[in-house]
Amino acid sequence: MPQSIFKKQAIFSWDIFCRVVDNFGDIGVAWRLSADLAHRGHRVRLWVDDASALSWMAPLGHPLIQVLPWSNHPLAHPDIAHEARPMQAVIEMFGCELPDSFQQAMKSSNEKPIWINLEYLSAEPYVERMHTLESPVLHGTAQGLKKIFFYPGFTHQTGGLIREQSIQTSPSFSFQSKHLKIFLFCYEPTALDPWLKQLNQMPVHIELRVTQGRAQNALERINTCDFNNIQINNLPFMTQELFDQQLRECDFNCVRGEDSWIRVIWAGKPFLWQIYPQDDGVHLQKLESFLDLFKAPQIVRQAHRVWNNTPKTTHLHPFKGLQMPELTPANLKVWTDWVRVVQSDMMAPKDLTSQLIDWTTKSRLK
Ligand code: TRH
Repeated sequence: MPQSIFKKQAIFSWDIFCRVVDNFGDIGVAWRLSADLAHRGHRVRLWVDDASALSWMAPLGHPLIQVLPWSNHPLAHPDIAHEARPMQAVIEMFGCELPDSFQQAMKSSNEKPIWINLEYLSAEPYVERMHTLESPVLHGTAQGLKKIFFYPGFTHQTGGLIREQSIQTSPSFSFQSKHLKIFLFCYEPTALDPWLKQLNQMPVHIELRVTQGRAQNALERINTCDFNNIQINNLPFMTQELFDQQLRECDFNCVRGEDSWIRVIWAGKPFLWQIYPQDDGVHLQKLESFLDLFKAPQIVRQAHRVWNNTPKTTHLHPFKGLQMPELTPANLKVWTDWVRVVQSDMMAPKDLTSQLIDWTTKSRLK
């Protein structure tokens, strides 16, 4: 472990609470954050109601991270009997409510833990306004304590993004390649079928690497028998490290949700992001905010609008009837140049883990 880190930042112990609502993003982000803290020498207790995905996402765990089951009485867990008190900093991920008994224990601690609610990532302007707002708890078990709302984000006025000190980006690739490797991690985009038909007509050979779960299920519902130009490779579930490596290896990446959205930018290859779809269409605003913030070129905007159009939001979608732009060398070059600019802009603000540590240090000195 680099000694310089110890000199620069205080070391804390953290309780991180996570409820898995759906898919892999909740636990994916919770694990990335826990691992990043642990790599910097911090101790983490990760409380999660469904840890099953960690068996493939992070099978080796980390000696400084203890994964514990969510319960109404977390501090009664026998594995922590000698330390049955809240840690110095407590994070509730994405507004999951801390168990009452834990809130009670926080309130009765001699040294009150720093209580942070870590929110979902968005490029929308409200994030800068809301970041680090404090909210005194006025009712209930934790009355008298205060929570800090921490908003990850893309600008200097936000909490930043998870970016490990060992982050790897990929070398540039040849746009003239006769073989295009495409990574597919998605929900069920309506545009998948027509897009595959378009790819099948391309003058270069396509290797489609399809992730396990919803992406493979979506592909199974499509008739792929006539695809003579696309080789489909179904991937097994893999660790986050291997997942990131795939993003660096492939020439074009389709990702979704929250965590892979950021990893694909660190990988620096052209990408298509499928935002988690919501029936009322609010996700489309979030998508547009991202495209606007980073001044996405026309083909990137068009591709994202097509990819994120769903039957339920068609009436809201401003660009109905658009086609997916072709992955020609010229388009891939524009796309890659844009991603590289986004990547370099996103490297500028301080990363999320450092900001959480700084905030906790400052709050404890008050
Ligand atoms: O799984 P997701 O769609 O999660 C989403 C988002 O978090 C979204 O914000 C939330 O509201 C919704 O769920 C309920 O996509 P995401 O966020 O990219 O998380 C996927 C994680 O799974 C990421 O950490 C990468 C990891 N992963 C692997 O490590 N190996 C694998 O083989 C696969 C398929 C995924």
